[in-house]
Amino acid sequence: MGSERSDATDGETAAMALKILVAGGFGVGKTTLVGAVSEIRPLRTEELLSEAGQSVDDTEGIDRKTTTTVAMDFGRITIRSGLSLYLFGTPGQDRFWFLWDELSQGALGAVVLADTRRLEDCFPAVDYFEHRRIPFVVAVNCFAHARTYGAQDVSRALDLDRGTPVVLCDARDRDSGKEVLIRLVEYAGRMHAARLLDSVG
Ligand SMILES: Nc1nc2c(ncn2[C@@H]2O[C@H](COP(=O)(O)OP(=O)(O)O)[C@@H](O)[C@H]2O)c(=O)[nH]1
Ligand SMILES: [Mg+2]
Repeated sequence: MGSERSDATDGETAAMALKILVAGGFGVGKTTLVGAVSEIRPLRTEELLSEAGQSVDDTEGIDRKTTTTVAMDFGRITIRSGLSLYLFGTPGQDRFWFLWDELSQGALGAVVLADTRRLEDCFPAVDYFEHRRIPFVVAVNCFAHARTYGAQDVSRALDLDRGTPVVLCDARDRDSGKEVLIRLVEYAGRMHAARLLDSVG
């Protein structure tokens, strides 16, 4: 499990930092989510869509999007005293997949953001985490004009394993984003614990 511990000093609870990936298709709200929940000014590596990028990146159905993340978003949130999460927003475009293997080392789990207008955009992320047995939750970013699906419809459409949580969220809202992260931490905690028990027989 991806964790970093520092020994408790003067009776305080030991601090633990967990690494979380935020994935999903282009324009689904990854940068927005990391920015909304982060306590530190989120680091972004964004570049104006270049002429070349415009022909590659399909911006249909994406609201007012003029920048694209070329490397990653980074943020931090304290879930409760002694537990913080480091968030890594990973680029959704296929040409950046090579970054993921590095990034997913030691990660507790992932959030796969989904837009119901372009649900298929998160297939690659879902496949990626399923194959590597990295626990993930699917967070449906509820854009105003998106067709509204229920969590069960999304789960069926993505053919998720039973038990993979699907949560509805607003990526712009801090509490909503925090809720998603708490669900992930709880779910991933259970998954890792179950595997640990399995491995000791
Ligand atoms: N209406 C609405 N717009 C959103 C929401 N989340 C993100 N956006 C907008 O959608 C665009 C793409 O979001 P962004 O976070 O850059 O997507 P990324 O490519 O996944 O990092 C931005 O212009 C956001 O302001 C949302 O929940 N509702
Ligand atoms: Mg982005």
